[in-house]
Amino acid sequence: ETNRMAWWSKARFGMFIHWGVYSVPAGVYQDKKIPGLGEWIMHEAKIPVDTYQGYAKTFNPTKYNPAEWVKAAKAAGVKYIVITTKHHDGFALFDSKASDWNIVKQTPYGKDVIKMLADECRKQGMKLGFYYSQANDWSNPGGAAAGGHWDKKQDGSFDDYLDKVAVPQIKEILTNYGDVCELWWDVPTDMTKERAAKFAPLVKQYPNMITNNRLGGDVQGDIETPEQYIPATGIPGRFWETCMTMNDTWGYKMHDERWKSSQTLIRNLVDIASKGGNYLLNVGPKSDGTFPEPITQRLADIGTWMKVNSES
Ligand code: JFZ
Repeated sequence: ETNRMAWWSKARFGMFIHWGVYSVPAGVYQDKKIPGLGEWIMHEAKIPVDTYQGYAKTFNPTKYNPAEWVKAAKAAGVKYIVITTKHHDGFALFDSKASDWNIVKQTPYGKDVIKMLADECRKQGMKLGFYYSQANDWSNPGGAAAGGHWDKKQDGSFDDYLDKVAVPQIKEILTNYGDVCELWWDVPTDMTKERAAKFAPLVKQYPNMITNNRLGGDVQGDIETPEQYIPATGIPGRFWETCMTMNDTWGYKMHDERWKSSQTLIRNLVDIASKGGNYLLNVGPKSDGTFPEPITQRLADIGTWMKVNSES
C-alpha cells in the first residue's frame, strides 16, 4: 500500500488544469461580470443548456500546444498534471461515445485535447491524472446540480445519467489514454453508497491509480483534498494534497486580477512540503489554448527558485 503512494509522496508538486467551454465566456454573460468561479458561470447565471452549448462553437484553441504546457510545468518543478476531463458543465474535453457534448463533436477545433496532452506527457516523462465531475452535470439529462435544475433539458434520472454517461466516460478516460496516475473525483452531490459502487469495479482494475476522497458514498480514497488552505499541522495518518488557485478562480476569468505573488506560491509549496503534503497548483488556460501571462510568469519564477535552491 505504501509502495503505490511512493512516487506521489516524493512528488510534492502537481499542476491542476481547469479547462473547458467556460473559458469562452471567461466570466462574462450578457455583458455582465458574473461573480464566483469561472467554471461555475453556467450555474451562477442560470444559462440555458442550448445557450451555453453555443459557446462550444467558438471554442477553438488553435494555439493549444501541449508540448509547451508540459515543458512549462517541468521547468517549474511539477511532477504530475491533473486536468479536468469533464467539469460540472458536463462538457467532455475528450472524444466520447457516451455523450455528444464533447470537444470533438461540438467545436470547430474538433480534436481530443486530452489525447494530445496524454501523448505529450508520455513523451516528456510527465505523469498525468484526470479530474472528472461524476455527479454534477448541468448538460447531460439527469446529471446533478447543487440547488436544482434550471432548464427542462437537464431533467432525467440521476441513475440513468450515472449508468449511461458517467460510468462509461470513466471507462473511456481510464482506457484510452495510457496510464492515469490519479483520478480526481469532485463534488458528490446525491451520491450514495450504491451509486459510488457503480464505479468500483472499474477503478479496481487500476490498483496503482491514486484516487481522492470526493467520490462520495463513504469512499475514503487514498488522499485528502484540502481546498485553498494548508492544514496547520498536516493531516496525520492520511496522504493529502492541497489544491489552490493562483487567483480567485479555477477556470479562466478575464477580469480576475487578484493574483497571488510568486513569493506566496513558493512559500506555500515549501510550507506544504514541510508538512508532508502535495501542492496541486491550478492553471486556467484561455480558450485559445494558451496560459494567461501572469500564470506563465509565476511558473517561471517557481522554476527559477527550484533551480537556485537545488544547486549546492
Ligand atoms: C470544486 C468545484 O466545484 C470547483 O469548480 C473546482 O473544480 C474545485 C477544485 O472543486 O469545488 C469545491 C469542492 C469541495 C470543496 C470546496 C470547493 N470543499 O470540500 O471544501
